[in-house]
Amino acid sequence: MTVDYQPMWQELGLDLQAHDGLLQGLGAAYQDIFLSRKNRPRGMAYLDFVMSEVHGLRIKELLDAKKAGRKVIGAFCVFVPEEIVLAADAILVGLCTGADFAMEEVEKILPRNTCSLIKSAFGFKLSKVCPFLEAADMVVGENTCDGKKKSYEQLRELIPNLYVMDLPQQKTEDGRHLLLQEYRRFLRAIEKLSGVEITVDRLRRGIELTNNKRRVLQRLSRLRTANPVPISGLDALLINQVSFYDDPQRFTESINKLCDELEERIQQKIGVFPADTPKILLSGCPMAVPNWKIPSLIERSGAVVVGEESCVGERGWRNLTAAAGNTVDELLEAIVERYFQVDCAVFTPNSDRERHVAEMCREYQADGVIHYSLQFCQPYIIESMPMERRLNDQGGNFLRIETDYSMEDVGQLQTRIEAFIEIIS
Ligand code: BJ8
Repeated sequence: MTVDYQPMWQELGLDLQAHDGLLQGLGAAYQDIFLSRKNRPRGMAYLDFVMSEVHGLRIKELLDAKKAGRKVIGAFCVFVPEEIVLAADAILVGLCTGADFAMEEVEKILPRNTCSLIKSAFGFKLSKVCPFLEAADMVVGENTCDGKKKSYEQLRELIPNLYVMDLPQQKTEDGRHLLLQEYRRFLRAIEKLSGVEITVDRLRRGIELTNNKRRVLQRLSRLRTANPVPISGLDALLINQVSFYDDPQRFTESINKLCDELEERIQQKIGVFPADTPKILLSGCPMAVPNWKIPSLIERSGAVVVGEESCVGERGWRNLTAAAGNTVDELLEAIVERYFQVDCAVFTPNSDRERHVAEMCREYQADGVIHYSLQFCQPYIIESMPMERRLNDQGGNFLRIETDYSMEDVGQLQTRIEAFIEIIS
């Protein structure tokens, strides 16, 4: 039975016509990029279901939770600690930033040379097509790159419940202190919003749930080192993307089951691509739903993506939070310790990231790295240049790509990617 979600979307204040257009576009892309592929693991049916209901059942769940008194928090960055949100029995959702929408309107507010990810956040808000954004009781922005930091000044006018978190730029003792202060302030804001006092036990539970989600993503990534690879890079990216929307416990259970299936596939030597297909490590800016352009081009060109050095990927779940501590403040310090290891390019210096890319290449036995930056993203574009030099010096293969969310450069990118795959094959 098909459920009519129109009244729910109307109540949220969505522009129904524009929203229908978005869902149609998303459905067609999903059919073409995911559903038309052969030999996907059976467990991907769960992800297909989640995606088919991403603006339907999941939003209904959030609204039901709100009616029961829980709060929904929207975020744009992996620095927003889910541990604290879950400790207050609130729900954290990642906000849509993976597609162009209402660009003409957006460019009346932001300069054209702003990265697509930031413009996308504004486009979804201006055109009222994101039910997650409209359902959120608090939207958290963070002072990371200059583009985000400055654009939040404008976003505040569109989103009155925007909360901006300050983040350090350097991993010094002062930086650590700043992060601790900001996480303390965030904890108080979440307590105030939810009316829930965050106790030691609650915070431990938040840490455990978040760590379990990270552990299952770590398990998935280890399985991708097999030859033949049991799951495509596109499906693995989708799993990472869905981890930002789905209920954490349900997600963890479903992906663990999928990993059981992948283990069977490995034993039976069933791959999505033939053995010895060239392996690519993707590195760079995060890819939010429905940004599937580059992995789709890579996998259509005869290679497989085996890992993502990205916030929607290993950078987002590489580190666990130690649940060590007998007071809320001690646990907060453990949370700071964990997030302080995230090697986003907004930090200076940020040598850990280059080391991690090299390590990931070895672990996943990647034949080459494709570095993906969004146009106008200075932090990632600048980091990609010395990274390319050093990886080349070590005999590695490296391709730097700068792109946006439009499809205008697809032909040109395809040619470059195919040429690169030919070199590494
Ligand atoms: S921790 S990567 S999620 S900030 S692409 S908006 S950097 S100009 S997204 Fe990010 Fe948090 Fe860092 Fe991760 Fe700016 Fe670049 Fe745009 Fe970017």
